[in-house]
Amino acid sequence: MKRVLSGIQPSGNLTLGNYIGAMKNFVKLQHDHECYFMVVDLHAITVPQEPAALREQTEAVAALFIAAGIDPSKASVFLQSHVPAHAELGWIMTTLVYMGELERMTQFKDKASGKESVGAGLFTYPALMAADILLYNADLVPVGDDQKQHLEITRDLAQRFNSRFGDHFVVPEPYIPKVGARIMSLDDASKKMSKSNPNPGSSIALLDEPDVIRKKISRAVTDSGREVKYDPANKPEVSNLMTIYSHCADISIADIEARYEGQGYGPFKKDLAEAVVGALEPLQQRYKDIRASGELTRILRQGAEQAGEIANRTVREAKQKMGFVLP
Ligand code: AQP
Repeated sequence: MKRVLSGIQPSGNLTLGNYIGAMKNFVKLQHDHECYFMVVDLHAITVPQEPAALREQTEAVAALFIAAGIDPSKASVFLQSHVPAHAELGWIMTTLVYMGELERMTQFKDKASGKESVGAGLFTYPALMAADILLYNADLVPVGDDQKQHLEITRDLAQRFNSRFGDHFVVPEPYIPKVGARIMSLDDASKKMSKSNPNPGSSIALLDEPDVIRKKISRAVTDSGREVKYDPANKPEVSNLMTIYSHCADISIADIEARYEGQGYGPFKKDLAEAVVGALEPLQQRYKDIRASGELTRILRQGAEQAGEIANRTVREAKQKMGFVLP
């Protein structure tokens, strides 16, 4: 069975982008792959986090994994910081990656732009991400296409380590869904929908109340036309809303175009809001049940044990190959 690894940062309230671009695929993959899904709390602190918020968001992301349909008896769900091998191999990867490679990362440029002081961890983030993946010798890494560049560095680092110290790491393949790989902001279709965007109107949070969702969609930016047509180059806002509709209502883009032909944006947006509310309702109910059940601690402990077994072995063997004296 092929092994799959992916993670989400507890750096804000998860959005529809995280759900469509990442979690929906996690749920599909768990049936015929050996899956490891983690809350990457060590990554979240590459930008400042308020301790109480970090704690709450970490538990919320873990609970949302389960609420979205990840079954802890099929997939290991855990917190990155519960498996210290991540930090250890992360350091090793930091020593292997080149400054020039890190300087080319668009995510770093985006997140650092306009900030007066930026932590070094934000810059070396791809080294830790490479460690996350390589620790499990993952074959497939399901991510949104915004993470493609980081995946390429991971592949380069695996090859670099293997050629310097002998074959050890599997070179992973990205797994990027074709439609909905990138959901864009509701207020600016040139930016991806992001959980750390300070404007709440830019995204739909998975835990938003129905009326909040309706309001956000009614205010979502469109163009001055009235044609519901999928044309990302010329109608990026409407095309983004159609992608969201297609995922939430499980209908094709062609069917959406046919359904709203000649009707303008009003009825389309109204139905889109109901499709999103309907898609999120069962997830929100399950989320409440999981948080109330107190089950999360046990699930995360079990996940960390399963993950730690593989991760500890991988880092030990890597250190041995590099010439570390093992205890
Ligand atoms: N807008 C998006 N469309 C599709 N997929 C997306 N992902 C994130 N945003 C979109 C996917 O969600 C997973 C989790 O990513 P992450 O938490 O590690 O960080 P990120 O990619 O930087 O996501 P955010 O929401 O934008 O977080 P912040 O604001 O904290 O940086 C990844 O698989 C990602 O591709």
